[in-house]
Amino acid sequence: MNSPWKGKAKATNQDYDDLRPTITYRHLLSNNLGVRDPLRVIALCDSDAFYAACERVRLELDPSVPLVVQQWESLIAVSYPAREFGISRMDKIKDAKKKCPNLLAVHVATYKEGEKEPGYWKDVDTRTHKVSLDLYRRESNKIINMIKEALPTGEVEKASIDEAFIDFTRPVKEKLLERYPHLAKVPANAPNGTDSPLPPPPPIHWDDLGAVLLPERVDNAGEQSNVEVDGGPTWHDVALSIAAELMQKIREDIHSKLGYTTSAGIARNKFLAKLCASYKKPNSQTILRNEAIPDYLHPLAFQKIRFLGGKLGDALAKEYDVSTVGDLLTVSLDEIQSKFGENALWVYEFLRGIDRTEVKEKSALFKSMLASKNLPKPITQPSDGHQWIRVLAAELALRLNDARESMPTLWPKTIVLHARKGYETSRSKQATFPYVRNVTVDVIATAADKLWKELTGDAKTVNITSIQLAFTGLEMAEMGQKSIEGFFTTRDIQQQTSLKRSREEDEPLVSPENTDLFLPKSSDVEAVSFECTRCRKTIALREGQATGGPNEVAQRLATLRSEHGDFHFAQDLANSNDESVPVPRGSSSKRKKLEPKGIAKFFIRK
Ligand code: TTP
Ligand code: CA
Ligand code: CA
Repeated sequence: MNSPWKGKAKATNQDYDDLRPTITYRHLLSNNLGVRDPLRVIALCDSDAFYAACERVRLELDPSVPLVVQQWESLIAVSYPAREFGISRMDKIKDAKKKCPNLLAVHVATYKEGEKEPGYWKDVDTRTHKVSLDLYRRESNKIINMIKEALPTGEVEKASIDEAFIDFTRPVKEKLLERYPHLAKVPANAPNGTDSPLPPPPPIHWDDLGAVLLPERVDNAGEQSNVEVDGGPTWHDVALSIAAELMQKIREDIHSKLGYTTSAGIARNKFLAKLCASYKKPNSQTILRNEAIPDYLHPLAFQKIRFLGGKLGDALAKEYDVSTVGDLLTVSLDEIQSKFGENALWVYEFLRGIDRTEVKEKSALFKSMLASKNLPKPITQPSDGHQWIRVLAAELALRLNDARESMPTLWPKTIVLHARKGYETSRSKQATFPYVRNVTVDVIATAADKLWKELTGDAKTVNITSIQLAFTGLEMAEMGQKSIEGFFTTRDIQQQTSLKRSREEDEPLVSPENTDLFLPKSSDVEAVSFECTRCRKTIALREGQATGGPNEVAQRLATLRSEHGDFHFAQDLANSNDESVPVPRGSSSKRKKLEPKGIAKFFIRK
């Protein structure tokens, strides 16, 4: 057989035997076939020049205005009209203005001390301001929510601030049955019952559904041309075309209601959807038919593929002295696994257009929220920390209150302050966060200030280069619970009661120590020991320390709790894989470094 494929390697039939899958009644009528569903259709929808578009919508500007979004001196987003002047993200703001004298440069909003809300100030300076991405997060949520509302039976996974994966498989099957109701019943004379193939698919009208990628053939004169696939459209093509219709409609709605144009890729899996989403931008969508997959993938430079950029791509390029996906197809699975580890199976499969990862909505509850600032000038006076704490507190207040609009009972269990000196040493302090109805900047700043005092201790001078303030353990209480008790576990209630702390809803319950870990042994606040609920050990003051006034004893006990809590916290952080929780480095981390094996070693950030 004459191979139509270009490139050094020849694809074998075996590599692509699933491009024209036989679709049976069972496939159409089942909704639980998961990633192996032969009717699976996935889209990736990405907003065009997103931050620039958000600023354009906010300022109610005409879409033809050349606009860039600036962060300090660099460009982070460039509108499509500005791209026509040859401006790219790589340009410095000065050079961009030279290329387009009418360019509108909007500096990203920033927080500044004393302001509750981020704003667009005249003079921004990294020494006094902190970038705010809140507008973009909000607009992003609006877009995601529109997609979710349009597809009650689809699965939507937010993949980044401006993109989402959409699993169209279920909505597409519903539409198929709506349009071709006779397919809902297996004909009495079907040879294999439910496992009989569907009748031949109807013709497809691809017009107005976007750019359709088809196989490319090279004719005798060496000219490339697109060709209709040999066997005509399949039911999977019908599924793609229905998803494309739905996607088109959603994109039009996002545009007319919110003002944003988007681009989408539609294909049989996430990897391919993402790849073809940027085929034609802006305001456009691309459909990759199964039979076009080999021709689409083969000439691609594999290092341009996100997963194969970086060290792994470098290693592959060096090992085999090749550059395109097609070139790598001659490498067998055994060989690639022996060189790059067992997990290299996914590389092998991606190169063949196979991706078995699910589209899955990440829990609506992000478990933590983090605001951080790398200080342009280190803090040396402990008293100078407060200004930054207020700035970070303002960001957390805004984000928590934004999130509470859709999740009114969202409440962070813990507030964590993390400070770092260069990259060597860092320290964290955490405390139970008070339950308050109105989480204001002041409430957060007060709690954080206490942590800051603990962290800096008696030091006259410090040298802090970055500060991070986080809420962790964000949880949503069951709806309908009226009392504050609803927010606590039994253990917490015992603890709160036994500590005789005030439980007025609006009164902060600021606890400077890590009280959430501990259950006092007696209900007496003057206890001389406590039982740690984590390790179940009784931690007691030593003989001589248990004497003196009740305040002194309580103080010493608090210190002991705090130290013991730090031990658990350091342990938890060291064991944590949650990137949004800062991992202590240097002396505070006891984590052993394990040498990663196989493919994993290509993903280690240095
Ligand atoms: P992208 O989707 O990569 O780019 P874009 O939306 O600006 O343009 P395109 O039309 O080509 O998709 O990124 C989304 C937003 O993320 C972008 O508007 C700004 C922000 N961003 C940064 O802040 N820094 C970066 O290095 C990148 C790549 C993006
Ligand atoms: Ca984008
Ligand atoms: Ca993007």
